[in-house]
Amino acid sequence: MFIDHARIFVKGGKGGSGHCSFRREKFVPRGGPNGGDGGHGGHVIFEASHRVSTLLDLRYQRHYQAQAGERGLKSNQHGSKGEHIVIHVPVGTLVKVEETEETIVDLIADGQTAVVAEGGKGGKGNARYVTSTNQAPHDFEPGTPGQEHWLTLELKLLADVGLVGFPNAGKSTLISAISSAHPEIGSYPFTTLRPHLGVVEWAEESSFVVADIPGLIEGAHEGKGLGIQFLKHIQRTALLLYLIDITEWVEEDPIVSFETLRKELQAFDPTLLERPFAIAATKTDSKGEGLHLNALQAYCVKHDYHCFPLSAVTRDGLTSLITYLGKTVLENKASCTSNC
Ligand SMILES: Nc1nc2c(ncn2[C@@H]2O[C@H](COP(=O)(O)OP(=O)(O)OP(=O)(O)O)[C@@H](O)[C@H]2O)c(=O)[nH]1
Ligand SMILES: [Mg+2]
Repeated sequence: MFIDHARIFVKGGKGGSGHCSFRREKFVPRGGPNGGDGGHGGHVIFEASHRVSTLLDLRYQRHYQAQAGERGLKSNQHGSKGEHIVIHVPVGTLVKVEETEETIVDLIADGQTAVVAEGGKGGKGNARYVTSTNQAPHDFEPGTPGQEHWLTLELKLLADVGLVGFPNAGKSTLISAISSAHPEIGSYPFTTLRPHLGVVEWAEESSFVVADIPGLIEGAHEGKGLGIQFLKHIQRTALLLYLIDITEWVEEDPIVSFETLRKELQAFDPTLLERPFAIAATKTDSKGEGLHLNALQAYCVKHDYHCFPLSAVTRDGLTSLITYLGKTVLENKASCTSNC
């Protein structure tokens, strides 16, 4: 099951208490203070990992508490530190404190880590309180409690290109034809029920990531079909690719289809309409007389939109689409390193 939202409670380990003791040895009268410090409590740490693809595990276990530090002992022995807890989450997980909605971290790179609940500090033992005027202090410090809070975690996948289209438009067939991803393909609507990522290797040492998401229908923003919840997984893409089925037995006019998709995106996040995009006219191998294709191409010329007629089955048109997507993603990355 793909889960992209979770709520968990995290608590750092308590710091161990400092110790109060004095050196007691034969022939050493008035041995000085020798109480050791308490150990620090362990942290709760998140680590982003490509090996984890969903927040499902965090739905089952919702409370995490790191180990407490041990108390200090006599003979200046410091208590040992509490062990950290490391929780692996998918790359693209945004972590917020539930109460304040403050963002703690956005884990966008494989291996990136963040402390989400700090362990408490270990207290000082009485050996630390010696001064010139007090050679036998009885003071010592208790450990401090660990940080604790409820967190909300939201997974927003990281991809370069997001595929948008009605159910059956051919999104999953396209991602299977151009990348390593193999989501289910079916002639019925809503075959895809969760997002899938695919890596497209397109030139020597160049690749980009495509996200296939479930299909949208008119009224998705009001909850129709699977709704628009999955659109958050294309919010971080540099480029959108609208897939329009141009086979003639599809009754919907291709231009109306495109504009309906845009309206659904706008209802979810208006900035998605400002995102660079291209249009893929899919299934050209069964286009019939080509009336829908012609109408869509004329519309694209009029508005100066990039339109790529293609068939994921015969692979016609795939090379020029991949080259365009790859180059646009690269250009975007280059301009981002200087501006973003
Ligand atoms: N002839 C032909 N059929 C295609 C092509 N691409 C996809 N199809 C068929 O169209 C149907 C839908 O394909 P999918 O790739 O599952 O469509 P989707 O957009 O992922 O659909 P959802 O997951 O429901 O949103 C399947 O029966 C595919 O075999 C194509 O290029 N040519
Ligand atoms: Mg699909």
